[in-house]
Amino acid sequence: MGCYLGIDVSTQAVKCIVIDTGAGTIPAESTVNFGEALPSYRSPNGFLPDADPLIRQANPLMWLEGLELALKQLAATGFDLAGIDGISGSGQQHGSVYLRRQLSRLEPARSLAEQIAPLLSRPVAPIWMDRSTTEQCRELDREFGERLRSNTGSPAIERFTGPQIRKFAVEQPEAWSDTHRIHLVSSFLCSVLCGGDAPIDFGDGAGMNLLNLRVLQWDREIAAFTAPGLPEKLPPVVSSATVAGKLDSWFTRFGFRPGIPVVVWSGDNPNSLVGTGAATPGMAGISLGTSDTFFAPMHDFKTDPHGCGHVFGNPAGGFMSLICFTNGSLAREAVRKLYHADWDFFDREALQRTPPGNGGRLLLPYFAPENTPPVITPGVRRNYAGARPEEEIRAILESQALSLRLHSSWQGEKFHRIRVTGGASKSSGFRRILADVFQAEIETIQVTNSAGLGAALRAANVVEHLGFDQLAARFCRPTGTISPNPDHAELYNEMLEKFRDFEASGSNVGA
Ligand code: XUL
Repeated sequence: MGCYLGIDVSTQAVKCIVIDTGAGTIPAESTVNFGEALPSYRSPNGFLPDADPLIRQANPLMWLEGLELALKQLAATGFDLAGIDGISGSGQQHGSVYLRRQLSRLEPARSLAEQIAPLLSRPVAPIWMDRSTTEQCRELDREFGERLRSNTGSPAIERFTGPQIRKFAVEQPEAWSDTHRIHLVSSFLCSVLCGGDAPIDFGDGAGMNLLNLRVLQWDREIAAFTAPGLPEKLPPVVSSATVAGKLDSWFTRFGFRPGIPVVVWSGDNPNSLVGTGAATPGMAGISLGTSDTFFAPMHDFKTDPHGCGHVFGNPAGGFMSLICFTNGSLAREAVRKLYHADWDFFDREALQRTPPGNGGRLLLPYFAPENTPPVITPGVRRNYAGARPEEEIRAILESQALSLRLHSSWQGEKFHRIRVTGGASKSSGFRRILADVFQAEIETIQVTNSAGLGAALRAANVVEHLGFDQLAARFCRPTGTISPNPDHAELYNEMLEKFRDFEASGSNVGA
């Protein structure tokens, strides 16, 4: 039994979470928001302002200062960090850091940012929100076509690291030749903790368009085409259950014992799969945030024939899917505001006044360009005209649930239990619809920092050999469950077919 630290470095914040496997408790947590705590980085939302809305970059030194502050705050909670037996972490996926040379032991007298700054061959890191690499994606598609999807788990995607690296190598050839190591956000921060070069794990490595998931090795041909000399600039790729190194003695200033194991970091989505307790087959997770995200473990490697879904490594073994729907709460909020409906009306009254199925009304909520299915020009589409507010509200919620089911069906799995997180998971009305559409138990959980918790659980799994099922039973217990109503199964099966046809038809009846 021991204590483990999970560190989540996301777009907007660094969050630390400590778990005690013996007591089954979370004895300490800390959060540092970049925008609030580090205004000198001019990144109120975690990225630098840019005149080009397609470009989204962050300063890697901000992550390091945020890490230092978050650890300081964690120590200040009174929890003795000498009790930590292992550490792992989570990074926002796809972002990349460019170094002149590999990291080596840290100098005790200097801050992290101070000593890492001279190593950066590129002062900024493109992050997952960057969409400026359409040209590079086309070039990769032209060269490799279907092979990209069938081997790396995704077609060429703007935010994925390979296209980002290609753009940098072409646009800044001198800085490129000065680059000897490229890290993901996760492996960069893991390297800093270890005071040495850390590997990339299969979970996060799969978000690069460079990893052949069939053999779990870099695809050297794709890498060499992506940028000259790239295969030599990538760290090794390893299973998520690997000890990357020992904690550098620089970190003893916070009270840690020197040399405790640092387990390889992973991306936020693979970590969240573990942290929501959804890493075992038959389960899935849905995060209902600004965008909605569906993720689920996959026993065998399969890819989405439509190219909307991605495949990453599952830290608990095998693979996982990830499907992102841009118009999540963004669209729900837009409809709510359109009708000046407060949350209570939106969540309960509107659904009580309308029957399941809603007379077959469907609404495609493309208030913004959509990822799944790909929609470039925004525009809401309806298969009906002149609905009342409550009908419109049911239409968007049922349509979003049907879209989640339709676009996750390529996995060919029946999901029996789905863990829901994020702001809109508070809506019991939406959870009821999800339960009936998926015919699955919809479960809520208490922990909000599922990526950080997932990292802490992975550290416990590797260091203490506790199984993920055991850990999930202790730390990811559901706080509420809505069971499906079997009487509605047929209705929603029929609606799913109607939804598929409507989405494919491109038609729009009502305004
Ligand atoms: C997944 C993705 C985001 C980032 C940041 O493909 O781009 O979920 O991981 O959270």
